[in-house]
Amino acid sequence: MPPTEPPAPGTDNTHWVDEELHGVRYGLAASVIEERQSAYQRVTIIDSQTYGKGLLLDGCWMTAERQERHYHESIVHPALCGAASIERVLVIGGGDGGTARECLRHPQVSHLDLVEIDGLVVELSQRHLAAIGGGAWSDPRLHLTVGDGIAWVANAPAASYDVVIVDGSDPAGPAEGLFNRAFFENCRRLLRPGGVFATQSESPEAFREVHIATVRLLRQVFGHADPLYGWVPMYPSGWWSWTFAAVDGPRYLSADPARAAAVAAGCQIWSPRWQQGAFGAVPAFVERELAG
Ligand code: SPD
Repeated sequence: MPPTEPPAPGTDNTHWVDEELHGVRYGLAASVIEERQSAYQRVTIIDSQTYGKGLLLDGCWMTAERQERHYHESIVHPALCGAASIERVLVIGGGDGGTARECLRHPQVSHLDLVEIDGLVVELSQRHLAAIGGGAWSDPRLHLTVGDGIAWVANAPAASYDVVIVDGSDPAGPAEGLFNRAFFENCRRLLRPGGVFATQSESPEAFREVHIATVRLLRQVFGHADPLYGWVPMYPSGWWSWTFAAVDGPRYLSADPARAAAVAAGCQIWSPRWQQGAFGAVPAFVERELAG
């Protein structure tokens, strides 16, 4: 849906809601609908005319109704169209429900564990951002656990999932432990043969060092890992990445035609052609640093 002109900040109760990073502001003209402090973070729900209702955690943009598809289609479909089998899926984080919703569009998924550390994120997303979770919250295949995803991957049996997706926030606060070697090794341990791992891997511009370190570490842990590049307009720099990994070859690079055909017509961003270009769009500086 094309953005529409927002009311000028300062009229009604609309004002600028910004994420600030390294001296730059990424903002929307919006009003705050609800803001609460959980045991982990400040959870804010806003309403903006341009992108609809949205979620921030500790002042950082997570999602918004009219641009969430950039993020959720990108993190889900390369994994779900690339793994050998997609019966059992694990999502760590993803408390707004968007990642689960996209996974459950694949009829071959029979069991999805969603492990979100912050129950308040789920509660406020279900109340205010129902369109993002869509039918996922009432889908009997979805099994929601409010708990620590790091402990979950440490304790789950080996080879118990076909796909593991990490939909966490930036590596600070509760999401810090979702970017280290021990966590990635456990994710690898959980995958069945032919399984695929996916994680959001930050912006190559605004979080350049974290991005490169994440891809590098995943290559060491899995043997194969490749970043895919797209856009999430309200995130820092707007330029974003998701990194996919697998033990037995980069099977996430090409989409199974039957699975792709089942979901592509309902996608706004993802298609097998888009995916091919997005995996190919590795910036030269990243390619050089990864080679070095
Ligand atoms: N800087 C924002 C990183 C956010 C990643 N997770 C977004 C949650 C969407 N389901």
